Amino acid sequence: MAAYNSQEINNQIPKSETKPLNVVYIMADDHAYQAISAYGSEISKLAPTPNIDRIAEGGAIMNSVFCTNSICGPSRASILTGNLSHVNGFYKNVNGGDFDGDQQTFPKIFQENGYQTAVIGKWHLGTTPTGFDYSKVLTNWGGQGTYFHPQFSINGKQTVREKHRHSTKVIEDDCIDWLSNRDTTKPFMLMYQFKAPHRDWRPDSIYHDLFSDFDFPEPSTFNDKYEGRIAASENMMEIENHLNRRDLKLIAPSGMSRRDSMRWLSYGDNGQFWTPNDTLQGVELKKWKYQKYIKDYLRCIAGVDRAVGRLLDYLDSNGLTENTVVVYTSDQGFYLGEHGWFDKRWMYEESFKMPFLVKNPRLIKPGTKSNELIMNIDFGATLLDFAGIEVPKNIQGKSFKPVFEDDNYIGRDAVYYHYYEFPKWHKVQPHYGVRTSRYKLIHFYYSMDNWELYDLENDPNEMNNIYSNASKDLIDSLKLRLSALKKEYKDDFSIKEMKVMTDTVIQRVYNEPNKLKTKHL
Ligand code: SGN
Ligand code: CA
Repeated sequence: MAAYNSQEINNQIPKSETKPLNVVYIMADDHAYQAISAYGSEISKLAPTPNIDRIAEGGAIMNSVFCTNSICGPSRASILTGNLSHVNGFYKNVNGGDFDGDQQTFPKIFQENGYQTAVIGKWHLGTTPTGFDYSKVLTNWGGQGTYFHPQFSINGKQTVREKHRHSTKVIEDDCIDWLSNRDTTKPFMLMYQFKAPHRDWRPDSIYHDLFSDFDFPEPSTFNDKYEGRIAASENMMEIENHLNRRDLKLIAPSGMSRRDSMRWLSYGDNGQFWTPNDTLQGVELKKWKYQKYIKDYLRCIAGVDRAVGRLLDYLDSNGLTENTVVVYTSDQGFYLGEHGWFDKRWMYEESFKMPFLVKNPRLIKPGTKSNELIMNIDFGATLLDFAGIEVPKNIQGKSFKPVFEDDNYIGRDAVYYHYYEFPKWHKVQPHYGVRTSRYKLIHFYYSMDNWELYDLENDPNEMNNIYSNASKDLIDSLKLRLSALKKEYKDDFSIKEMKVMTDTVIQRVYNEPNKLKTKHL
């Protein structure tokens, strides 16, 4: 990549160059790269994200950024600490306990270096955020928060419940308010984290009619039968079989107790058959579910895109654009019907890959595109490095700032992955693996001992597991690389020890005030 002539930029913006760099780290929940138009997918052409795309236009779009454990809390914990799940201790959402906030995190380092820090929106790590001068995070629905009537904890002290605005709007307004009222004598680092577009995909009413005059095309792998992929064939995240009535916005019959209506709405989670009316069955029912799902999902994103636009406009009109780094990412990827799925967790591309757009006007040339292999443990190190703050040596992540300044930079040759949570939710076998720019080797080890190998160049959709017919040399070299990574990351436990990690139940102590009084619908 051509090195950017920062001197040229300095001449254009001499005043801002002397100011310290601010950071706005925006993270949505479950936002697939396929649903960001800058990435160019067919679906995103029909549901563009012009404001999120502004970040790529003014900076870089990263095509090979990967999650190390594709699920909410674990991804967030890895981003904060720069360490893999087994090192930071938060490796499962379900029965995985709470995040140990006493650890070193990148926001703490910003704070120690004179930054004002804040986190607003989804947190989902149980314990009260540490390292922030201000925190306002979602607490209801087990820390997921709800789209309507979301409940927040402010600085771990005060609980407030929103009565009117959609969760995206509340978080948007709060971030603008925090920026407007900040101490302007200090630089800032804001983590701006949406609940949207997480399940159960409830958009703001202003978007209800969006996409109502056309249908979205189904992805080419929509009717995948999982041949040669045993773990995948046992999944419970199929659009056809595992979306429940709540997901598809059915209304429970009146007169039911709260408990019964909850049960009625969750019907479908375990593969129970239901149809909204007697005539809709088979292929037509699957198609109907997909349209309902994808439209609500993309409507939630329309709200996020609006909020991102408002933030960028705020930075513009307050003279902050030239000295503020803006990142847009998601806690992991997501399936938009690929392989017939919703949800995430797999090391397959759609859930493994995170969208990552970054603007740093002092360093990154507008319109930059990068295929550099990056892991989520690298984010904090990179942001610190951008700001000229020393990156701690005791973390597993490393800064990818050199990607933007050094044509000869040699980064990672491979990325590592490890997922533990089983069977709830969605019955995805625990697995670990390695991905290079061309190949991906995965080992599913929990209640099976199955290897999968994909040639991403010839089979980008990962439909063809070539493990049993690939050359011995290829398999040996990938296994060698995998075990070296396991050693390097100190994740070289025995299969037995890894199974114990999956089976261990660590109770959450998450304080979820007024849970029973919260209306979710
Ligand atoms: C909820 C969802 C699951 C989802 C997990 C994890 N079910 O439990 O479908 O996989 O969150 O999501 S729901 O019916 O409660 O919506 S994560 O983003 O927090 O990892
Ligand atoms: Ca998530």
